[in-house]
Amino acid sequence: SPRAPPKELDALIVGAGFSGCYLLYKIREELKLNVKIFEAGSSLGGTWHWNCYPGARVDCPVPGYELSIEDIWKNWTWKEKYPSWEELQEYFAHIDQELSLSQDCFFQSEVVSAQFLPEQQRWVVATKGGSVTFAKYLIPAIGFATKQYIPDWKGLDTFRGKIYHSSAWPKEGVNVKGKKVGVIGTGSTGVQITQSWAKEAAETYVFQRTPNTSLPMRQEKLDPSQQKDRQGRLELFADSLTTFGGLPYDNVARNTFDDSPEEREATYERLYEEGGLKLWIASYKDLMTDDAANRESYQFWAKKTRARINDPTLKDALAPLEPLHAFGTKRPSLEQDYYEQFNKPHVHLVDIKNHPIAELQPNGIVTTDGKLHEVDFIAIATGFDSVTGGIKKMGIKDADGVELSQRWNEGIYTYLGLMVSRCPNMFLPYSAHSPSVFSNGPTSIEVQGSWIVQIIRKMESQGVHTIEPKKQAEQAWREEILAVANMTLLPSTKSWYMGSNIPGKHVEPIFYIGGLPRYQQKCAEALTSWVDFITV
Ligand code: NA7
Repeated sequence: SPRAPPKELDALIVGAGFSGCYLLYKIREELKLNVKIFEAGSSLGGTWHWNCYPGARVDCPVPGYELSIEDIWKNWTWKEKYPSWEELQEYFAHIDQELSLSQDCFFQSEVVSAQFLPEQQRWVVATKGGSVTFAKYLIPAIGFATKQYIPDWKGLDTFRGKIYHSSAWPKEGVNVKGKKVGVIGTGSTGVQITQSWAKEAAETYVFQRTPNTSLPMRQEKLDPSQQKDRQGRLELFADSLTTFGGLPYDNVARNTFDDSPEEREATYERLYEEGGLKLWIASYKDLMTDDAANRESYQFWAKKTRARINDPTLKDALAPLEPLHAFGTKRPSLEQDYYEQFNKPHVHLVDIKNHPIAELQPNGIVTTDGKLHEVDFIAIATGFDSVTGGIKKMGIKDADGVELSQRWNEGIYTYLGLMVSRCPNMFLPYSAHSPSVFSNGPTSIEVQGSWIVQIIRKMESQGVHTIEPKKQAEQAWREEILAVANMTLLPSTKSWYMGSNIPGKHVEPIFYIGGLPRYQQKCAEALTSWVDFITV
């Protein structure tokens, strides 16, 4: 059974993913504070602990999608350019071995409430198991995908086969050989599950509302001997900090129509061939800001994708000639042979845009055209109530006793996506208003994590008890969030980036899309002046 959590701590981190691991190590080793992680799961990994559905893999390449701590990477070699969840779990086990993190983790300890007590100047945190802990610093490092989203379909409980949300997959896996399966949702998750299941199941039904603009992954086996170049690795980490997306490459420094049609075609072709997210992230610099430019790249993508699909109706359904939304304003997934699956007679695309799901029945899924799609297993790949859903689940209350999630009902306010007024000494890595989802995760986590470490160091050395951002500083950061988002095509599309995937959720840009260099500059300014803080 899990160990009992301590009563008192200097710093309490919630969540043992990339952010939690990085911060535990840095706060323990560099600040010598008494710091622990409370984690709902049973091992390190965060998103890579929970997301073990078939075909789950990361779509940022390695080397690069990893922490830059040398004690980790010097004894580690990656096997594939885009690692699977299995390899990522091995990576976290390696981190643990090198840095001895689990000794400071309390697993199966889900935090259900956290409140700042002004008279004691500390947080009181309760877990589901009933333990209570007091801490000076609270770091919810819970990621954006903590709260799964399952639409409230009629008859959901009546389905007699196996049904799982992608983030609550059984570790032992699900054997679909000879079975009929359904995948609901075609985001990054749905694409990966479909690609995997369609190769095993007898019949596969893919329930699609919006086609994904998936890009070829171009997976590669990696040569261990080429991962031994220490200097190269250091340069890769340093370079990643200088690019918009925290990756070791940047976009084309020209606008789309600066180039001739032939040059443009050649550029798209190169990016498409290099693979991964490049056609999105490394493309012309006006891709996300100019309608016509965006359309141009969409049409290149549609042409390429349609050529891989045999059936003319399916071409239109999976890769229509006319874009349904601006390219890249919904997350393109990476695929290996997703489109080819639909050329198989046992793989069926079900259009739930025109005929939504009416209900689930004991033996399958009924759509509003009255058709029953009989299935034995269902994968629910409908995504997450991202960021704010997790904050709500954690039950964070500010110094006035008000739920943070309630304060954010009509709009998110943060300072640099890292702190919140009336929540003294609370730091929120990889959360709302951070560059997280528009950047390589570990890179932005280290930017934010080292900022948190620097602030705490300064507080400790100057005897500061509490720190919180001023309301007007939060207001200014919100204006920055909106200003940079409004320069892009992002607000024109319904997506989880805008909160519009969840019925009733306030629609607004949830993340910072100003790029990592600009973000780092803002963070650095905040540390030098301190005018934005109230300290006691
Ligand atoms: P996403 O990207 O939110 O995708 C969810 C999918 O589920 C998407 O295709 C949705 O269609 C579909 N969906 C959502 N609600 C419904 C309902 N009510 N009926 C039918 N279909 C629905 O989640 P993922 O888990 O794939 O990815 C999350 C992120 O994790 C990903 O972007 C990576 O960054 C990692 P829609 O597009 O809304 O029409």
